[in-house]
Amino acid sequence: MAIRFLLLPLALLVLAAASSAAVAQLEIGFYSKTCPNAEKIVGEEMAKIIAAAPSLAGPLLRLHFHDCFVRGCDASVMLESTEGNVAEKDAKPNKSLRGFGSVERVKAKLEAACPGIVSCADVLTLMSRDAVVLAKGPFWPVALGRRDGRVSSATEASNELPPASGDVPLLVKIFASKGLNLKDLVVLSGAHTLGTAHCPSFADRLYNTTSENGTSGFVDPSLDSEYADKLRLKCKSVDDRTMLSEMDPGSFKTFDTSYYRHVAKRRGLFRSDAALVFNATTKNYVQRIATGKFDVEFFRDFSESMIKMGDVGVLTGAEGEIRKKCHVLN
Ligand code: HEM
Ligand SMILES: *[C@@H]1O[C@H](CO)[C@@H](O)[C@H](O)[C@H]1NC(C)=O
Ligand SMILES: *[C@@H]1O[C@H](CO)[C@@H](O)[C@H](O)[C@H]1NC(C)=O
Ligand SMILES: *[C@@H]1O[C@H](CO)[C@@H](O)[C@H](O)[C@H]1NC(C)=O
Ligand SMILES: CC(=O)N[C@H]1CO[C@H](CO)[C@@H](O)[C@@H]1O
Repeated sequence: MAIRFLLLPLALLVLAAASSAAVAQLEIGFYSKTCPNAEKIVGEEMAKIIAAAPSLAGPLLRLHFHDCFVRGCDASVMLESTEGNVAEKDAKPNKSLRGFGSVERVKAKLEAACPGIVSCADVLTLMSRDAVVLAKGPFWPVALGRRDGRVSSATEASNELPPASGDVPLLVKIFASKGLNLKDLVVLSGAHTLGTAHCPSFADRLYNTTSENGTSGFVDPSLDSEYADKLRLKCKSVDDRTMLSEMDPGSFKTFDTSYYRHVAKRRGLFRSDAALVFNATTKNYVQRIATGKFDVEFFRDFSESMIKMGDVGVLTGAEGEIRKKCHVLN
């Protein structure tokens, strides 16, 4: 990690400074006076967490995405439901979220070092970056200073998170509502190089696709048929909840470009992945990165899009609070 800091490309630094300026108070080194070891503490804990459970890299990256898409990156995803309020994490799209315990563990270390200083929203952002680095993906500088929100709503999570069944126009609409564009969509979908999915996220493609005349019960024609056969061996029915499939089979713990090779071969797991080849612009990107000759370009693009995503709807200054524990309000 230390070495990667030294080798940090200047271009990225400049870019991060520019994008954080746009949303005011987020800054690189925000805790340099108040908690100088914050990033180091997160990095060291993450190294231990991923060493013990490499498959947590995906879930920790996804937590930050879900956080940012609902009410902005404000750690609302971490809050537990209370009497009279069903929280985001209990919304349907969140059923499969994991990694909450690891976030709480890292936060506890930070509280021990500098109580009440580092927000859960920043912890999530740093952990997602470190998860990618530890999975052999790119490093990018994280501007800090996010504050934690006081509201978490299951209904919002269900409305604002992109559904796995989404096509490009729908996904573009949802991304645009967060200030993210078509390129961010195709680039950030590359996060599906990490992790696993449950059958209900995609098994309708195997058993119950609706044909043009409205009858259901078909196999999705946009899914490679050999691959569909393989997936059916795993997912015995549309609502089989027990089985997991790797989204980037063969390298689901490594952050690389093989996701795009799968998508290009009609082996993207979700409809939202498959949809990327039905729009000429996103298809072009998928095919370019799938060649394996532009890994550096994808890593740079991913870093840029993650920085943008980490800026979505942040609370700064005196807004919100710095939670002591990420799952409950102070
Ligand atoms: C483009 C729209 C997106 C859709 C429709 C989508 C949908 C999904 C779904 C349905 C799952 C599987 C849940 C399960 O069955 O367990 C999943 C997993 C995952 N998603 Fe996405 N996602 C999208 C974008 C993103 C973005 C932007 C990121 C991060 C930058 C991301 C990171 C992940 C990761 C890492 C996993 C694996 C989690 C694990 O291993 O438990 N996704 N996504
Ligand atoms: C199959 O799809 C149809 C139409 O979308 C839906 O009404 C039905 O409930 C689905 N069946 C299963 C088993 O999911
Ligand atoms: C509907 O379309 C499917 C395949 O596209 C076909 O097998 C089926 O016979 C059609 N049903 C009707 C009622 O036209
Ligand atoms: C791809 O999707 C974008 C956003 O919906 C749209 O503006 C563009 O026209 C689409 N391109 C093609 C070739 O369909
Ligand atoms: C991890 C987590 O909080 N999962 C919850 C998601 O939502 C369902 C209800 O929709 C809960 O049963 C899970 O515990």
